[in-house]
Amino acid sequence: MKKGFIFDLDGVIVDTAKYHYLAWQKLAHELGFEFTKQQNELFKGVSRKRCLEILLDIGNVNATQQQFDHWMITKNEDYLEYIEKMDASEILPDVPKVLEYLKQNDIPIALGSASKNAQPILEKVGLLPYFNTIVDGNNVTKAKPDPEVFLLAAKQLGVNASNCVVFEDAVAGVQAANAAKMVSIGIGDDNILSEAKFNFADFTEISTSFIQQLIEK
Ligand code: B16
Ligand code: MG
Repeated sequence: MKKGFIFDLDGVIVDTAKYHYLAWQKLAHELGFEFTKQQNELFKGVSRKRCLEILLDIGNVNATQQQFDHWMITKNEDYLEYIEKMDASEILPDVPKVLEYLKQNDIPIALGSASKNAQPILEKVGLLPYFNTIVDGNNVTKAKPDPEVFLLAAKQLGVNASNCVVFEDAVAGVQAANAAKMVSIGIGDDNILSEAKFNFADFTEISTSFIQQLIEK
């Protein structure tokens, strides 16, 4: 059976959450309220639009459609300034080792992310050539936990959904992978990601023999 591997971006390949946080925090300050790192946890794996809705709820801010659209743009412009400076040093440990192993074994690889900035980020850190396809916030209408992003990735890889493996750091992402009937691998806190089929703190815990088992299963 042909296998496919799908990677989430933020929290799996790179830690862009810290840059999202700085950009959201700047907007919150401009609007006159605090936005904490703990509150930023709610934003992981969540679309930009939904993040802004949550942020405005936190600050008790009522926005006109025009203001909402404007803040969506300014937040992204601030975020892109951080992304601009990213390089390979920001790749999370041992991610290239796993991508390289898959490539050596001719296993197709997809990105399945909520971000609309996924492609430039992969380019910046030099990992774009590993990916056979990218499915991100520009291609889907339904956010995780809906399986749309992963089902589309499987389709574009030409692999049956049940033969796909997904690496995810967000609860909604693990739920989306499970809903797609894929093998879900939680990257991060196993108490939070308890719905995942397998759990690892990060890629340094994942051996190539484990990857080989997933390929052969
Ligand atoms: P953008 P992932 C998600 O990435 C982030 O975790 C989330 O915080 C962000 O709001 C979302 O991408 C959208 O990002 O503003 O760049 O379109 O984990 O799905 O790779
Ligand atoms: Mg993520």
